[in-house]
Amino acid sequence: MGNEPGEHPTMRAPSSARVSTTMADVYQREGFVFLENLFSAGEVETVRAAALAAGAQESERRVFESDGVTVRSVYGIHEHDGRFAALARHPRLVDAARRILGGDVYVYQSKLNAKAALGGDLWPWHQDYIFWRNEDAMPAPRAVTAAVFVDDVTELNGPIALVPGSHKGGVLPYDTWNGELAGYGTSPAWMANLVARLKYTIQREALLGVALAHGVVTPKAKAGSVLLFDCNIAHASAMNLSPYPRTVALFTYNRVDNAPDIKALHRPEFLVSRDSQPIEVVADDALRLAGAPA
Ligand code: 6CS
Ligand code: FE
Repeated sequence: MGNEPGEHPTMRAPSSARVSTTMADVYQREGFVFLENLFSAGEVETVRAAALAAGAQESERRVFESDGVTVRSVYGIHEHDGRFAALARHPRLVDAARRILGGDVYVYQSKLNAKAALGGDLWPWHQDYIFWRNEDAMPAPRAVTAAVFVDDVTELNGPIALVPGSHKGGVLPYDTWNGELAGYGTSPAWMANLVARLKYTIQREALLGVALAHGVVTPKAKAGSVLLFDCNIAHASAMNLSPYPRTVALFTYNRVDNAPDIKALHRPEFLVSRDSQPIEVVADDALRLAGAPA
């Protein structure tokens, strides 16, 4: 790859904000595409208000860091707030997912990763598909996650780190943790899929191999940018050392013909959707309208 690790060509959203063929080609080659400034400051304000509301709401969908106080994530956000519902169904995201996956899609999972200021904990190196294969029996790695930057992402507040091209090696050798989760006492088994002590992490030697071969990139940009990454790309994020939050809203789109067998699903609905009907997009100004004063 012609760039130094960390310098990766970013894609400026084309005027149509559609993922053109070339962007789908970049995605196939790199395992991700980065669309800077896909959403306006006004649209981001609407999403940020929804994120604050989600983090403050008592719910089993809300996961804390091991301190038991700092919010780590909130799952199922597109099913519990009209603003996230509009974002999940936004044409600028759904069109990108459809072009990348080559067919109709639905929202498999949605979440808000808070990565709180001075405390948001790490996400160790992992691939997402191994969780969806082992826990939900997702048939094939035909899913893409759109990470919408709700805050500016900088070098200090825990940017998502990716190994370009690592999605091509299928499921990399991984370690499985079935031990105790410090601070999570009697939590359900699926908590180990969501906390810093992840159940499935890429084995050190395998990660060294791909990272030394392909480098590591950490896309950083203003809020409103979107990172679309493959379910098999190796990725991670460090803890947030800055005084600023790094809130990201993530929507995983799955091909409708890649839906797991609903009868075999055992994790909660807010972790794996049971509705695999093709998603219906909203109007392009839906977020602006969702944020308009009532
Ligand atoms: O288990 C899951 O569904 C979640 N866990 C990780 C580490 N990534 C994918 C997904 O958000
Ligand atoms: Fe992940």
